[in-house]
Amino acid sequence: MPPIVDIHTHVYTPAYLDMLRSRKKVPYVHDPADQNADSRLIILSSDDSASIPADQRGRPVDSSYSDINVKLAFMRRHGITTSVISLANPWLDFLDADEAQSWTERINNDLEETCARVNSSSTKAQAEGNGGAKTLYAFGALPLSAPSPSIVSNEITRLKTLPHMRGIIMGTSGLGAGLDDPALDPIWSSLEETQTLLFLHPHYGLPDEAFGGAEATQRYGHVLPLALGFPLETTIAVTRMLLSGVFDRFPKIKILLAHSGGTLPFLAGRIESCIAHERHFVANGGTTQGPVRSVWDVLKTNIYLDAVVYGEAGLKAAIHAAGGHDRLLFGTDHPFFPPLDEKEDSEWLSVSTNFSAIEKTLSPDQEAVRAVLGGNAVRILNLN
Ligand code: 5CU
Repeated sequence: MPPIVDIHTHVYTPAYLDMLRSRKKVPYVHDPADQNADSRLIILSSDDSASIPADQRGRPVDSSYSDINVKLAFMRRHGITTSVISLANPWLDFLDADEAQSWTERINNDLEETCARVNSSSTKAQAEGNGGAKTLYAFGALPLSAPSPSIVSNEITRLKTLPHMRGIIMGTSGLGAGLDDPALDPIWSSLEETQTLLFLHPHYGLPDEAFGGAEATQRYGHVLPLALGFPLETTIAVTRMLLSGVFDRFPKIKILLAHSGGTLPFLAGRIESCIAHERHFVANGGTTQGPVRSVWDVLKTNIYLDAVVYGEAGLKAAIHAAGGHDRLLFGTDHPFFPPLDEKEDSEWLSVSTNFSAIEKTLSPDQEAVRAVLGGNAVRILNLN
């Protein structure tokens, strides 16, 4: 059986959820007084409005967010053989400087320990003839609010010593000033030097004003922030990296972009054209150093894209921009986007939509389908 590898699948470890339970501002978990009601996970700033009763803010949070056995059951149900788990947003971005390092080490050690435990019992079960093995790997988190970038670089180096780690996950705020911040250079340098893959994932979206204000944003639940805010956030973050020359200074950096790169594959031509027509840039007679490498070159050399875009148009743009299907990797976004009828034990619409978009986009090339579903991840992330 060819492997099916889910590289976009999140967990909130039990310790992390407990920490959220102790908080009263975003991100936090609200436990309602009524013990029969669901706890609520409030992570997006648009969720946290005094006009919404606390028991209805955010979304219900059940065991699928933290219990690894529920994830394994989800993998079995969808034929997924291997998952590369990552802490979900907003990771550890919000921690005070003095807590960042210890929490990061704790979370990363928990992820490593979970992978080791699951893989060894899975190997044992397979040896005894009890079903197909399920294998876990992980992307670690970084202590981005720590007092010095060297603490972050040390964690990147430490993660290389943990056998199940295959990279790191990070949001778009960097050290607080975005990904074109020169203070990030030591971190880009460690990622490049250690050849650590960065899984770049959105969280902050766009300001509510972009959607007509807070009330207008909330009117449609999470649709505007998730469908538009997340992809645009990723696009803006990578474009700022490009414009500030990160890919010129660190030409061997490897970045996996969530949600098929947001809108980057679709907008790459426009970004490139705006750069070519910007008088500010030295190459065009101005005084500011613009990017030297083209966005197309970066997309084909430094960028990998997940296939979490739920449609053929997005996948075709991603494949075209990446110069083929070799840099595209299957993902589910579990535990987000569960079935709304609460039949979590059935096949998830979000997953079947993704499977079918990949199949339709690449069909009849079954080798390409297998590559996107698992082969590419095995090769790129060096999985067993
Ligand atoms: O539904 C959501 O808010 C999310 C989220 O926060 N993070 C993610 O990866 N997917 C969906």
